[in-house]
Amino acid sequence: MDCIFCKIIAGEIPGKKLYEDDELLAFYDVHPQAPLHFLVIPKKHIPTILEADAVLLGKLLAKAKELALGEGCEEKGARFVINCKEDGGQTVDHLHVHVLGGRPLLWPPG
Ligand code: DGP
Repeated sequence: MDCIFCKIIAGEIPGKKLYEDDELLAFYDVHPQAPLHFLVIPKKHIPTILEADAVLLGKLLAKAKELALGEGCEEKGARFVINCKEDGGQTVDHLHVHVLGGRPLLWPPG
């Protein structure tokens, strides 16, 4: 499968891992947009949020929240983002939750 995130899961290309279990992997983004920027992904190749069921989405968001708290985001918060397809700005076609923290972020996005 020609998917960069599947290759990180398989250990074929390096990724700085933050968390791993049977279903999920979290690793730091290679192009961080904030002092803290990591991704939480399912190990199963699911292209976008549109193909994900409620159980998986719940697990992804719950893990993103738990890890953000562990990374020190409780006081000032963080941003939890899922980009979807072209208009959503998705560049890697493997479902992922971005967690960004450590600085104030602008809204709305450009
Ligand atoms: P998105 O635009 O939502 O599809 O975000 C994809 C993110 O994936 C982007 O912030 C950069 C990150 N990324 C792309 N390739 C790699 C990689 O090989 N390693 C890591 N750690 N992150 C990557």
